[in-house]
Amino acid sequence: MATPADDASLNVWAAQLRALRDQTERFLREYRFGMQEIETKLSILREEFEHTHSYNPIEHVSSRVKSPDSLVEKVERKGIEPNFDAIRERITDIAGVRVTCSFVSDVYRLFDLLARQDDITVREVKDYIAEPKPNGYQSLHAIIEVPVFLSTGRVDVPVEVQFRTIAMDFWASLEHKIYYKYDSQVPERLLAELKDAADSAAELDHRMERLHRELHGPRAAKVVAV
Ligand code: 0O2
Repeated sequence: MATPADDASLNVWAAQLRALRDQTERFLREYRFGMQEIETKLSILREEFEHTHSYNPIEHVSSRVKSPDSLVEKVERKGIEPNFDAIRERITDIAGVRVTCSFVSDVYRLFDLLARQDDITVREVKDYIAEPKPNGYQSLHAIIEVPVFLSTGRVDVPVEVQFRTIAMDFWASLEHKIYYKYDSQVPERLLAELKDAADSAAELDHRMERLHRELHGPRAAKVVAV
């Protein structure tokens, strides 16, 4: 039978657990709001672009907030102090938005259109299209800080936005599945094939871009120059 002392420590433990849960939810909620702000900006750009230029540069947008498990894994892997301030400071991809475009020119144009908005701060850019990773991975990554207005005031939330073409996305999702299946121990032969496939995807992007420009003539050049 539980003694009064046991009851008291159980109550303390339950209160601590509840407080941690509430704090975690509040922390992740800010990132969800930041992600929603970016999604709204993209959807406005997509709609307005379609009306103004009769052209849609965005094929697909997907978003996610890191799960608590994946956050804990990253905190451990990077040796980050397990407190919210340190995590906020060091982990910038808690909110992530992936924008898939048809053409490489659309990737840069969309990044530019977002980056030029005056409530946005671009904290970091990694251009894996100009300089692909050794395994062949291509995408344009940007850590974009967006203001979120809460009842308690403004918070600037970092969101990792990955811009890529359909071909880059196709490659990255297959490569991710292969890594998962082989638990990161991918046989050399498959790694070489993946690199070869990445080169073919880049070549396809290049050809599609050229065809696109030929098809739309001067109009495409004008839109591309936006
Ligand atoms: P998820 O589930 O997609 O979020 P870091 O983020 O600090 O661990 P790094 O190298 O500084 O690592 O970040 P970087 O280069 O900006 O890449 C982070 C994200 O880009 C990854 O997120 C992937 O989404 C994607 N990415 C980067 N390299 C590759 C690659 O070689 N193959 C594939 N398929 N995706 C890649 P997460 O956190 O790994 O996963």
